[in-house]
Amino acid sequence: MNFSKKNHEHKNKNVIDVSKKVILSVAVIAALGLTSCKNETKKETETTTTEMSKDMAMTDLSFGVRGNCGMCKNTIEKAANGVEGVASANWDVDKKKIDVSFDDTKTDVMAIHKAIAASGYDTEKVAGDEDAYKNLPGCCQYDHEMMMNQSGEEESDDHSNHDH
Ligand SMILES: [Cu+2]
Repeated sequence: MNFSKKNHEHKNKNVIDVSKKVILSVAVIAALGLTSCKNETKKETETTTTEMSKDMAMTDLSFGVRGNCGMCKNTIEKAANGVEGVASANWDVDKKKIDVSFDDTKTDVMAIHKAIAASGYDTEKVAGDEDAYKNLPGCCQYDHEMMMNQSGEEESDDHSNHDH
């Protein structure tokens, strides 16, 4: 009786040991799971932070681009936005100037000049592609002598009064 009780106790102990082990492994697995989840969350946070710092590293620049009208604006901005890394492009029809915001780890300002020039428009640094220029709608075939990158509207008013 005594012996069998002992045996029984021993069995129980074994069962307890086993369940302890099971609980322990479950805990370990859970902990691992939590850790990996944490890691994932951390990674996501890091990615977000990187993206945010990329936003912070955006370069804002303006340069002159010739053009006439709203259709020119569409073409110029589309060309600039087509460059990978360009976040925004806004061409000013009065000032003949584009404001661009881009990620300088992905592109540089010359790539934007070239893309705009390829669409047919003169920039301060790159002459517009002639074939593309010829294919522009008539109203968009701007004057190649046109002043660009004008700082104020007064200048552009002066210019239109003089009319070359
Ligand atoms: Cu136009």
